[in-house]
Amino acid sequence: MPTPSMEDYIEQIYMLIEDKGYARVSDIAEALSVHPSSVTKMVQKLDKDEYLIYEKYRGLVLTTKGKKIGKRLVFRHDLLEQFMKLIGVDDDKIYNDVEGIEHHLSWNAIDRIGDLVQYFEEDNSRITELRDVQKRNEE
Ligand SMILES: [Mn+2]
Repeated sequence: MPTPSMEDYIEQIYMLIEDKGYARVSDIAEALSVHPSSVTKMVQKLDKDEYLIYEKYRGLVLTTKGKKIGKRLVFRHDLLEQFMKLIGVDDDKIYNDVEGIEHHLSWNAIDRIGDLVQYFEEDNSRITELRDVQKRNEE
């Protein structure tokens, strides 16, 4: 299992490759606000653990294992953002909240949150009811 920090890297690398077709050390460093030397160190560890293949002057590619996990991590992040939005968390707090919790939930909890999001989305009146409760609590 990747550590939280490894998860952040795999997630960012997966997104960069999806968006641009490649992930450079400098792009990863910028996306995660870390020093490029930290990226190089982590990328070497991820290579050793077979999440990616890193060649110093040619860049890096995710392995099948790395892609599979990257996809799940991006899905998890997006689902949690959707969940935060649904329960009415302020837009400007959503990203940081998700970054703070995403590594600490079990996949079981993620799946159940997925059910809950689906439950609300299947019937808009449920969202309206939730907003009514929230309005009452604000009073
Ligand atoms: Mn994330």
